[in-house]
Amino acid sequence: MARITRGFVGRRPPVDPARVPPGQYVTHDFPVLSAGPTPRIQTSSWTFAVRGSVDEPRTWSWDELQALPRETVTRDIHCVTKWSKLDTVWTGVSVDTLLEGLGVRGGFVSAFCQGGYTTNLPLADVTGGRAWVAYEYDGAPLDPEHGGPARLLVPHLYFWKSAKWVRGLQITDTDVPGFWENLGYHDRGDPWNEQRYQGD
Ligand SMILES: Nc1nc2c(c(=O)[nH]1)N[C@H]1C(S)=C(S)[C@@H](COP(=O)(O)O)O[C@H]1N2
Ligand SMILES: [Mo]
Repeated sequence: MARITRGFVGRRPPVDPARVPPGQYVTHDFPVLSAGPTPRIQTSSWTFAVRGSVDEPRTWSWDELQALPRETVTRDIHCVTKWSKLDTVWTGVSVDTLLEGLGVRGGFVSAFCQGGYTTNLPLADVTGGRAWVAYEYDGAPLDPEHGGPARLLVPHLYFWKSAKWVRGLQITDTDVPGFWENLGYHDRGDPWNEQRYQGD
């Protein structure tokens, strides 16, 4: 007679604690954290711009972005509200690909978004294969709640740096604090050094 072994069905493999930054816990949900309403964005009118301290500013349409080489990456993500999610799968265009040949002069970027959110990063944190403009999550188009049609993905920093509904990168010569950084959050936000707030 068939028996059901309760407690084993759906059990997940244990988490390697070395993958979880200090003060974080692992969640299997995908929480939504937005400072305002979720914009509904038509890809037909969507553009992505690189502008500011750059020799050749550029704007891509949605179709032009789709035509660029895409990468699928599996990364752990860490929110400053203390959840981490392991092995998330994203597809998008590497920021290296977008900046190639534009003659970037400034050393910092401000990601800007539909809805007005901004976040600042050193150029070094979005280049060298560490940041993407991501438009798929888990093999499906990115949900509007999670930043669709496209968001910045900078998984090695706290997730507030991964700007949802991103519309471009402003290249700057000096570091210009963004939305959360102006409200007291850390300028860089490295989860492994627990850079949550200014002064951490
Ligand atoms: N445009 C925009 N991007 C944003 C935010 C936001 O409010 N607006 N919130 C940030 C914060 S604080 C976090 S933790 C993550 C949350 O992403 P998620 O809702 O997909 O989990 O998005 C970041 N990007
Ligand atoms: Mo966050």
